[in-house]
Amino acid sequence: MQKWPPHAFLDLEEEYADFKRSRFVVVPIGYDGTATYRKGSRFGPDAVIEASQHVDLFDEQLLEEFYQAGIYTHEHVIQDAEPVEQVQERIYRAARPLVGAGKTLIGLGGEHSITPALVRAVQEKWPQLSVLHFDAHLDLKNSYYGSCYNHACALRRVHDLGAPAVSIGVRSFDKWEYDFTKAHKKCFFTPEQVAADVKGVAKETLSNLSEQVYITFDIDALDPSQAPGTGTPEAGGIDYREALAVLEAVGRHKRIVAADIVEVMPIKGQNVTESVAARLAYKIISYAQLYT
Ligand SMILES: [Mn+2]
Repeated sequence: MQKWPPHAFLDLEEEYADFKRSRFVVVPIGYDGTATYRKGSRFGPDAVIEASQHVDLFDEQLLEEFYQAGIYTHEHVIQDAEPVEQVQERIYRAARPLVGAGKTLIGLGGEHSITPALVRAVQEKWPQLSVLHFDAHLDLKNSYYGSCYNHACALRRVHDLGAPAVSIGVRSFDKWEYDFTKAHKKCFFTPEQVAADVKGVAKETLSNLSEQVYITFDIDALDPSQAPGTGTPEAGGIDYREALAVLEAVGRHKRIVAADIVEVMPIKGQNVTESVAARLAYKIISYAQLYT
C-alpha cells in the first residue's frame, strides 16, 4: 500500500490543503482484517479520495464554499496487515496528536473496527462526547469470530468507553444485541421510522446527543441501491437525502468534533459507493461549520 494517498482530498490547492491552516484532517485508515463476509474495504480510502477529485466544491444547497476552512490529507495510518489490537493502538497514536492540535478528524475506512480507537482519542479532548451512528447493523456484539475488536463489535467498544450513541438506519441484529439496547436504553431508528418522519427522527436524535458529537457513518446504512460497494449489504436502507437531513440538523445544533466513514468496499467496474462517500465526507465537513 502507498504511504500517501494518490491525491489531496477534493483535489484542493495547496493553500487549502496545508496542515497548519487546515481545520479538518482526512485520515485514510484502510484496515479490513476482521471483516467476516467480503473483504476489500482496505481499498476504500484511496477510492474515496480518488472519487473526491470530481466533487464540486460549492455546496448546492447552502451555496457556500466550505473547503476554505482547510482540509489536510494525512498519510495512510495502516501500512501492513497487523493484528487488530495493534491496529487499535496505531490508530489511537496517530489520531491523538491531531486532536491535540485542534484538528477535526475525518477518518476514512476501512472497516468499522477502526472507530473505537478514534473515539478514544477524541474523547480525551471531549469527555462528554456522544456518538451519532449510521449503520444497517447495531454492531453491539461483545465478541465475534474470537475478537472483541471485530467490526461487528465497534459500537459495543464505544459503549465501553462510556459514550452514549444514537443509531440510525438499523435493520440487522441478533436478539442479544436487541436486549442490550433495551437494558441500556439505547436509542435507535429503523429505515421505516426514518422514511415515515425524518424531521421527527432528527429532533429525537438531537435530544439524545450531548453537545459534542462524533459521527460514525457505516456506508451500509444507505440502501444498497445507493451504495452497493460494501462488505455486508442489507436490503431496505435509508436514503442519502434522509441522511443529509439528519446530518444538517446535527451540524446546526451540535458541535461535530470528529467523524468517520467506514465499510466502503470498491467494486471493480463502477464507482458509485466511493463517490457517494466522498460527497458525504464533504457534506459532514460542511455541516460541521454551521454550528455557532
Ligand atoms: Mn454495518
